[in-house]
Amino acid sequence: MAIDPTRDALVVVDVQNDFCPGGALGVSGGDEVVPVLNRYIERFRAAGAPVFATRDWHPAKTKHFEAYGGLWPPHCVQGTPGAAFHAGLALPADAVVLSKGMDPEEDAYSGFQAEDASGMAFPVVLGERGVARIYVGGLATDYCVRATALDAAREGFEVVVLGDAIRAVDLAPGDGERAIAAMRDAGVGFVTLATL
Ligand code: VGL
Ligand code: ZN
Repeated sequence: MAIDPTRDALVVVDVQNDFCPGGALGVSGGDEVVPVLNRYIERFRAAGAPVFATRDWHPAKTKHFEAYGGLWPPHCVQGTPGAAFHAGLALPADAVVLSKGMDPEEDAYSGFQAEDASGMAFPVVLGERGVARIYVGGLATDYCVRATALDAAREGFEVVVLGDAIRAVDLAPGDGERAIAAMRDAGVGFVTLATL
């Protein structure tokens, strides 16, 4: 499957300190996706295809957090070290950063609810660039990767998940595997570095 720069894009999902081991919502093995994603980034750069990076970007007070009725401990609070991208992630200078989860009233797991620095919605940004197929990797398999992949498929994008560059929260055992099954059922493809 060759990368076509006129229609393909890489979407790196939420590779932030708080989702890595030692972080506020550390995903087991979360940091292991970093070197793998760096190789995907090199491949997309070499092909001349765009690279996007989403980030969870919460206010201190949001219904997403346990203290205000949500599921999670505080994480990825805007401007904190935990919200920064993992220092080892080699995002190119022209990577476009998309932020989500700023609304204190909603969870917003999907990258399709994210917006760029000018406030343009991610699906619109993709459309303007002529992107038709997205390759999605990052954290976490059972939340943001899943929601992003399913929304993208629903909106008519071709979606390919990077099977060797995702990790799950697994709040309940098996959540990651169930997320992979749900994505497959929605027509999402899977590749690895070896098969891309
Ligand atoms: C995520 C849990 C809470 C994610 C975000 O990006 O997968 N998971 N907030
Ligand atoms: Zn969050």
